[in-house]
Amino acid sequence: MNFQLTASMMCANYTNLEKEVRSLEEAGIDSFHIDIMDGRYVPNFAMSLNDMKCIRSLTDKPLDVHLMIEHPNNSVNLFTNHLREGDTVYIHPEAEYHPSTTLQKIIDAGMIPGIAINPGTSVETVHEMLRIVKKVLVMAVNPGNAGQMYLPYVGGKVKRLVKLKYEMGFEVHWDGACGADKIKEFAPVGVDGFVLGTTVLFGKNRPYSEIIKDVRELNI
Ligand code: S6P
Ligand code: MG
Repeated sequence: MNFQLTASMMCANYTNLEKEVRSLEEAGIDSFHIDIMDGRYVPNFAMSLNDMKCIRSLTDKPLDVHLMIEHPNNSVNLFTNHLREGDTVYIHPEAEYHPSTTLQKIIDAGMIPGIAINPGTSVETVHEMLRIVKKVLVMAVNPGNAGQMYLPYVGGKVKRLVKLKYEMGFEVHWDGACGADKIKEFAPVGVDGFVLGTTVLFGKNRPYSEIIKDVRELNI
């Protein structure tokens, strides 16, 4: 079964970020997920522009930059200026008055435009934007922290989005509390990718290579 695996780098061991990136690459991760938080749109500060630049310099794999910031239109270019073609930038549409303007900036800069949908945001609210984005990141937890509990009402929305993706041409990705059970249930349904954090990948006493092999084989 074909699905992408992305490492949530806010969960990585920052005492040796280079070693983390190398180990994850060797383990066969597809891309690196970069959680940028401003302490206003979400009640936390996570990674920074400098962390993103550091990881960008360490790998040729794609980066998925998840902007959890107010008014991303004001600062999105700070991020796109240091990214490459093939990298993705997700914004939260609620965080901007005219999110389609910001999405156009991402497209003009040569990156893949995405939106992140909070647990309480309906498909109907973002329906028109689905025509211009290439990726939809479905939040299975409220944004702001790793290690939270899965919010089960999100599952039905994921299935509705997967039906629309074939008609409207976007990918569906899962972010938050992603464990073995979620991958087993939602990869066959058509979810294109999963962000792996503390639930399945980080802080375990097992090499990343073993975990990722088991996840790919759904042997988890
Ligand atoms: C949450 C953030 C996520 C987390 C990820 C961590 O605001 O957007 O990307 O880093 O959910 O995974 P886990 O398995 O600890 O929930
Ligand atoms: Mg995220």
